[in-house]
Amino acid sequence: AEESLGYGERAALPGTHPLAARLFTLMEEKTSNLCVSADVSSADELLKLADAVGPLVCALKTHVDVLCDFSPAVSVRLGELARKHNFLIFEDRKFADIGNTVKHQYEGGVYKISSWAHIVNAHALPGPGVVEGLQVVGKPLGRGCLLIAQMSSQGCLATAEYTQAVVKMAEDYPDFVFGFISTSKISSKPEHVHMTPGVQLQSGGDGLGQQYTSPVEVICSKGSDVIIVGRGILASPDRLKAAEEYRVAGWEAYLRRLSA
Ligand code: 6AU
Repeated sequence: AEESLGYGERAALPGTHPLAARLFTLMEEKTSNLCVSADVSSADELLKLADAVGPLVCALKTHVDVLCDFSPAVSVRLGELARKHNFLIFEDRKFADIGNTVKHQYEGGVYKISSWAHIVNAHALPGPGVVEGLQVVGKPLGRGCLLIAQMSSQGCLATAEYTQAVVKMAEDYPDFVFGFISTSKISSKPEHVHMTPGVQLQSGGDGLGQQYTSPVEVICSKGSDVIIVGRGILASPDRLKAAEEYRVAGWEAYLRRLSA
């Protein structure tokens, strides 16, 4: 039943967060469930990558604090590219502090993340205050948050019980939390978006705890919605070609899940 709902149908559900609806809709339009993790160190490289892979992705994920030359102009330009290519910007900030602190980290500082990132993520570990602090800033701007419920890394401390508590927390904040960072589908609500990192066509790891799963495994077997791919694409000599390979692999896995 609900397992077989397509992204487009999930966009139209009355309980789907507007940002999730926008994401599901553009995924369907662009036939892409690929989020490229733009883990690069210079603004020029980030913007060139965003312009190149923009047409192929539903979202572009940044670690803005890794840039050696961030300026407000970079976030403005990123926003222009997001509009040009119709993708969402996801700043992978992993907020994990008390509500008052994350509120300031989200809105202020050098990066002013809330002014340009459609999506941010947060650890649920501090309790609901982390979501409440972020929501004060993000909700009036129409932003959305993914809660980190499971991690891709070896030895991750999240237990099944922790993950279920994160799902419960998401359900308590439907106006701001629209999904999860997880290794599999963990919520039975089709309104929720599941985004999975640790994805590569080749299996293995990176020697620092990262563990890779294939697009088919993630989308078909684990029932997640979006594949997040960094080095699988970034380490390729032809990033555009690699991004297209991952887009096709992710989309074909989705079509296979729908017809199963
Ligand atoms: O494909 P990779 O391994 O080059 O990059 C994976 C990206 C990195 C990580 O910071 C991030 O995904 N990530 C996350 C996120 C998105 O929150 C959670 C996690 O459990 N594992 C993980 O790799 O930018």
